[in-house]
Amino acid sequence: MNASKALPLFSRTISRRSFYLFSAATIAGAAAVTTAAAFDNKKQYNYNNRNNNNNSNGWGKFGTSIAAAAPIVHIAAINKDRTIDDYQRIYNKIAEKIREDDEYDGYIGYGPVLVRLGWHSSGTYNKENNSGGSYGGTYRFKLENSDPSNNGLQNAAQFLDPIYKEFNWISHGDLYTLGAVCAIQEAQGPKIKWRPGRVDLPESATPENGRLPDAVNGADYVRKFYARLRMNDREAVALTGAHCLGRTHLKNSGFDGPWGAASSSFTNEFFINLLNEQWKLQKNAAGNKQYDSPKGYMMLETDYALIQDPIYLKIVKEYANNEASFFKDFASSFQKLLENGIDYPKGAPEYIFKTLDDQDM
Ligand code: FMI
Repeated sequence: MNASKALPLFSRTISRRSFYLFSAATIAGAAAVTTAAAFDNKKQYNYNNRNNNNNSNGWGKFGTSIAAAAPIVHIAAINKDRTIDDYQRIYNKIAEKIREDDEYDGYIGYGPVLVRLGWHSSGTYNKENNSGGSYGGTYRFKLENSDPSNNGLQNAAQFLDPIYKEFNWISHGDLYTLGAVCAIQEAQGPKIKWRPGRVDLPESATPENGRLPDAVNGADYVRKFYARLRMNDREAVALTGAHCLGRTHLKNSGFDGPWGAASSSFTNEFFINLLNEQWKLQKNAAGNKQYDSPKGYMMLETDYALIQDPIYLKIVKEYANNEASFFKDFASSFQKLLENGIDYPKGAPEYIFKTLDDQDM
């Protein structure tokens, strides 16, 4: 499929401003109507480059027709009938369910896997043509959720299913990202500003497999990957600090063990452990290399790369010594990750949710 022919349709025929006014005035359910209006001709909307991109890592080298084409436009559809209270209700449902289903994964709970879903559904973004990312909620399609990089995330998707059924006016992209924000805040992490407006896109908008990074690489790879997400060195290090949460699972990724002790609290422990543990590179039961410490913690090679590269190392030391600095940078980088490629109309609302504790619940 020739993507350069397919891309410009939307941006040429509907100006950003008129699209916003149209959607804001017309929609009852933002997702459904916006999709139908803007993406009427699914054939023409197909910007997916998987047919002309034969490289195996998928994210590094895009065909010239993609790079040269007009960038895809993803305009937030703001449903003016919905207020922060509507979204706080969904936040509360997710937070309460995290508390209730606390036995998941050896009592780590669902928080970490919800954060990973928010990140993986956003981490397909490619700044070269503005494709992928959280906007279209395309993780819901088999092509994306069966990407081996996404093994294990079905648990998070199933967790969110009943919530989607109860609040079916929310788009999938908004739900996946809201779930991650909720999970971080409920794990005593920083408050993260969040904006609604993602629109469910058709299956043809699903990015090809292989856009998420591999864990077996060094600093150059990490830097190059995050550049594709428009992230600088500080943002890359801050985001990786989310590995304070949860653990790796042999059955999902072929890696084994947690990064630290406090797997369900959001802290700067990842950076402290990275600097202070005695790490040894060894092969795990699946034959994959990982760094292990005597305390039973682990680091992926991409994690360990953050103390091998002098620029990254300086930032790791800062975050290990100053949790507030980590929290501040994490909050802004995570918001950016979740919003990559989305055009927000002027005055689009930005929400900060209360935790259950803030509400005394
Ligand atoms: Fe990470 N991750 N992560 N991660 N992640 C996990 C689990 C995990 C990678 C690899 C990797 C980010 C970046 C990157 C996050 C959050 C974030 C696992 C184990 C692996 C192999 C999965 C499993 O179940 O076995 C990298 C190296 C490649 C994709 C990488 O760049 C970022 C940016 C974030 C969020 C900001 C969390 C919370 C978990 C724990 C999930 C769980 O189920 O416990």
